[in-house]
Amino acid sequence: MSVTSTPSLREQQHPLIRQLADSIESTWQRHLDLSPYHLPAELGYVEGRLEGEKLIIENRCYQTPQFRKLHLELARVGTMLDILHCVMFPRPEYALPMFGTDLVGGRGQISAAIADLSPVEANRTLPNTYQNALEAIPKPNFSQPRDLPAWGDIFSEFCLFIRPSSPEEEAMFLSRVEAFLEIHCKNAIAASPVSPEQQAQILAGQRYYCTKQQQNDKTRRVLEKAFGSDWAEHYMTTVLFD
Ligand code: 18B
Repeated sequence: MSVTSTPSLREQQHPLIRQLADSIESTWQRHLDLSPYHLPAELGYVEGRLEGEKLIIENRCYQTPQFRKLHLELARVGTMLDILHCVMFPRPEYALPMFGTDLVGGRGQISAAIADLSPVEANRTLPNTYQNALEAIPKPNFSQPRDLPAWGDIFSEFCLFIRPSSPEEEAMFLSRVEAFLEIHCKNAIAASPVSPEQQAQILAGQRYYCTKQQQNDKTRRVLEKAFGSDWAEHYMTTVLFD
């Protein structure tokens, strides 16, 4: 399937968000066999109001033979807050980690740039192929690393969580996330299905990951203020982390 883009929100967002969104979609198209994934119609494009500012959410969703859901979301609150959110949910037949990334910024500055390939297997470690590939790519130093919140025990030792302090650091972040995506797509298309017992463990690992992500109060607060707490709960458990 070719992806026809109507990037309306994207063009107005912070350049790093725009670049990462373009890069994620082009990597998906290059490596994976994409088909549509239908979100409930009312959740593809959403508008709400947060403290008098308009909150706009635009979702793109696909599925592939290896992934039950590829979700890329762009959001903007007035002119204050720009957000990119992306999660790749593998089908539990494959022993693949969860790729996730979140960029949050406002007024021209990204305050949080997070990306990880998070393990879901019972031993909570990444497959060896991933471990080796991730160790082989350059590991840049960032001047403003940030501390993971308490629920962040789901992330791997390779998790990147920083506040980029310059255009150079933004480019370094982008290139490391692109490397994560390349490694992930190449490993995914080469993966073979696992035993039913292992599948059950992987599903439990994906559930644990989603339960922890649902504890992110910063995400919840933005959604609650704009749409109310019932809607925020529904959205976090069905669209963001199901
Ligand atoms: N997230 N993020 O996706 N979040 O979705 N996000 C924030 O500068 C939204 C993911 C993650 O320090 C912040 O502090 C909204 C994925 C972590 O306590 C805001 C949406 C990952 C933090 C938002 C969204 C992920 C974080 C505060 C829906 C990782 C730090 C920004 C569109 C793979 C949490 C700041 C902390 C922060 C908001 C991680 C406002 C609304 C996939 C670790």
